[in-house]
Amino acid sequence: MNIEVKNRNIEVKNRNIEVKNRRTNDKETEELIKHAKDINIDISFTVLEKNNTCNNGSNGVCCRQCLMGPCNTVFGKRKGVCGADVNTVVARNLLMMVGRGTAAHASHSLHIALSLLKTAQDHTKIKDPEKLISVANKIKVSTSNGIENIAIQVASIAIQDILGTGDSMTFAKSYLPDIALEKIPRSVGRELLDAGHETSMGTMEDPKSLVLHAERLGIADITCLIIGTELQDVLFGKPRPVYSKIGFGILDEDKINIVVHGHFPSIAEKIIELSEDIELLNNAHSFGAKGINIVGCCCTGNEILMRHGIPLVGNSIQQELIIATGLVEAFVVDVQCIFPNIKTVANNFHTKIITTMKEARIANTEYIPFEEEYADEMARKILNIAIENFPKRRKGKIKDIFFTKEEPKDLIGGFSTENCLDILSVLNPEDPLKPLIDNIISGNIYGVVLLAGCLNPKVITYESHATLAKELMKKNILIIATGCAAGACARAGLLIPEASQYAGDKLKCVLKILGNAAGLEKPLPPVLFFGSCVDNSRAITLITAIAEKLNVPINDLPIAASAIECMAEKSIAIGIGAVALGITVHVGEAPNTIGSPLVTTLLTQEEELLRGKFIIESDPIKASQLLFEHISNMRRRLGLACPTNISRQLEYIDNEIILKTVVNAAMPGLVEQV
Ligand code: BF8
Repeated sequence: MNIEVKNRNIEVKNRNIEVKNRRTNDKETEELIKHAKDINIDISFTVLEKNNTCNNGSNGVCCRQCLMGPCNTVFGKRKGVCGADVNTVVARNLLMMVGRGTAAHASHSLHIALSLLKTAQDHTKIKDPEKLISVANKIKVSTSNGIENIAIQVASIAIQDILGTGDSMTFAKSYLPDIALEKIPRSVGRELLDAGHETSMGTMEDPKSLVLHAERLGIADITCLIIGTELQDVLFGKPRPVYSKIGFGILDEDKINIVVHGHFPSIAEKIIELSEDIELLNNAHSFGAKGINIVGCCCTGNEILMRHGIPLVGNSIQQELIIATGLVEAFVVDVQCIFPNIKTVANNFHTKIITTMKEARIANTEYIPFEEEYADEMARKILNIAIENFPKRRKGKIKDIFFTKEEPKDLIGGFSTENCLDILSVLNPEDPLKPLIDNIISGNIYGVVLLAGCLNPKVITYESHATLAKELMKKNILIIATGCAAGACARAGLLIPEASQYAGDKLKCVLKILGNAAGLEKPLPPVLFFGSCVDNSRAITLITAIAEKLNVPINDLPIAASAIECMAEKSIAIGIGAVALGITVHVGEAPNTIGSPLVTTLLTQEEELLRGKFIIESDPIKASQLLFEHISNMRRRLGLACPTNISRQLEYIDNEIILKTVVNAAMPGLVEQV
């Protein structure tokens, strides 16, 4: 075991050296990083090089809850002034982190629920009444009173789930039937209020209770994702499989380029609608542009790609680089994952940063607040600002324009639980899930992994996701991807039918049959693009449907989730929610908890307190082996076919060793005390 620990330390060091020389496996991103350096612009990659990461922060051991501190606690050695030990401090910090992630998703879902309510009250047309009825059926709302009444009731229940005083979230009980009753959260507001209280100075000392509360908040978070996705489908329509592209090359030299970035799709939907308005197009022509080019970034980008095929210019880690091309007239942001540095980068160019939500304002930039009833005027104003800005291109402080030599990559997006079932129903109209389950049982689909989460400049960004995806598909594991992880797979060319060449032979056959059933006349891509991070809920509903069909708990299924480059609090909230549901979740970056042996043990040891567990491994190849091992264990537990020598092959990466190596890498000397 000592040899393992040493090897890992060597590996960690080597990896850091490599990061300095090469930050991504994406050629055009690397070129743009160099371009930003050449024109003296600081971006996240370069700032990270200069920053000294704080180990106390990474380990979660610093307490800033009161003014007797801050206290830097150390396991077995140093407590806070009040006597709080490292386990309490780390558990409190974890709960606060999960709370922020959950608040972000809850606020998003609340906006959407309020939009639905207003749409119905104003007698505006509901885009997808069929989806509304299916949501109403699921949460047991009567469907006999007309679409507007149904919408009002559904929206009101969602609002109650987020802000109300009820004993349990209706959407959680209805969509996640596999959770123990006592773990169903009360409203998000109530859970957040209690979390705030518990983590205040001198209140909750018990680390286990704090972790259990984080678990409940995680379930609340996933419930908010479900509310967000379901109601967005009602308001904007369900996604459908659609061809699109990703890359800097989708910025058009001759057109007005408007980037929509963030997570809340309502504003982007309006901008897209008006971008074909004749008056606005004439205005664009009068300013010398050939048209208006709307492109997406991050999860707002994913949402509009899923529903309209609008291409993605990049993901979170590229937001500053997109502006550094000098080709963007307006960079319109809503909420979440918006780096404050975009303002500094934009100051060098003509690019206008436009903020649209009161929760995410950026000082000294244009603020055009989103209000449902004035959405048209607001979008028109944004488009006109961008149009009038077009002649100022190349007239900022920096005149250089960056044109990539790379062609944008093709991709297929727009998959969902509903349209996967549609495809499967071609094979078995009476029982669409059966072909999927039969193939899982036979091992043609060895397991299913959800690749989710962010991009993190601390690793060789993109490469981790792409390598992991390729390793998994080689092992006949089907991949569902969301958020920035999906963008990474798309840039690696894994979201197209031709990528099925990387899949194992058995999975290749399945993809071919499914592709034909989908009418593609080509295989389905081995990575199915399920949308934004909020759309992780689509994967959860699919997993829940499979578990119900097999009549087994979720934690017995040969499935897992992975967020190898996770960075945002939201991804930790989703992760802990998924673990609470019984899904094993792999993360590449350890959450800020490894200073506490107790909290780390609770999170990484299976079924001790939580139903699933976290696996922590930054190396994508080793991570693929761990995920394969986990899936094999689940298959064995269900009595399904799997190779017999797996546990021997993978003996060296058993869970105890992972825990000890991770802790040791962060806090040398602590291992023996664990
Ligand atoms: O919600 S994957 S960096 S953009 S948090 Fe953010 Fe992470 Fe990207 Fe979408 Ni999700």
